[in-house]
Amino acid sequence: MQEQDILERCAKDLEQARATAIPIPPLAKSLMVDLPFAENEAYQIQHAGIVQRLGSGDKLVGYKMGLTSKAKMEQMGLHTPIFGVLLESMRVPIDTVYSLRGKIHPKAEPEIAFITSKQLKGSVSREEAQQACEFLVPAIEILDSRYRDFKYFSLPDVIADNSSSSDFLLGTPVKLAGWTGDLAEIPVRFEVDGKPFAEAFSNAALGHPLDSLCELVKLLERQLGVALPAGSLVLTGALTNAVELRPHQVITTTFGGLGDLRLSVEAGKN
Ligand code: OOG
Ligand code: MG
Repeated sequence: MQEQDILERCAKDLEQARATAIPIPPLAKSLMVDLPFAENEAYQIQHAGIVQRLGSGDKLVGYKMGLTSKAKMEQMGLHTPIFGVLLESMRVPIDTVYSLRGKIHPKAEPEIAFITSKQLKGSVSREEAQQACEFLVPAIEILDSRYRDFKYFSLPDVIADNSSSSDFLLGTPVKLAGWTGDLAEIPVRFEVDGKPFAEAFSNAALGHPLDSLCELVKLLERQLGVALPAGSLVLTGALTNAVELRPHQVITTTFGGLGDLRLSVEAGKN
């Protein structure tokens, strides 16, 4: 098989694992053994998977950063920030009970998100990023992995699997221009069934959530040669460890003065 065919095949296998909830072995140990498999090839597989999903009628809504906090780097044993693509089908409507059906090993994590109103490209400063962000949004990301072992995989494997994205839940957007808080000092409390699970400040995302957005813009140019379009939703990375989702759980996240966000998990898996 030609290299391009192998990359497409990897994307198809991951897509099938996602659609059927039947996990596959890490690519680094199977299909990619005969090819160099670094970040570049991994982003090509990720991109091929997204093209397949867009071809079936899904819509691009933005991007997520991952592995931007020490908590997550240590939890996953991986230490380089990465990005994934967010699609409309991943949006969880507020006040719905979240179903675990079709998930492999779902986890939830609290994140600061932005919605942009200007295009950003290449190397941008924190100030330029701030001017391009219209809204600040409290968010919960729900991760899943299409691999058999969530924990013991390589960085290229995670990237190829759209950086473990599954779904996202958004709170009420706040206009950034009129907001007087400090973006680096938003306190975040993450509770599971009413008990504290983890706490952090928003500076856990690469020191400042806008710096995480700047890193995304840089990575988009480096890996795909594209800009971050105006109107993008950007999740800047988990601020705490992720919690494994189980039937009946209630996850609550309090984002300083930004309001609470609640994810209630359905009773059964099937
Ligand atoms: C990789 C994705 C990490 C984050 O916010 O750090 C991520 C993973 O944990 O599987 O989304
Ligand atoms: Mg995340």
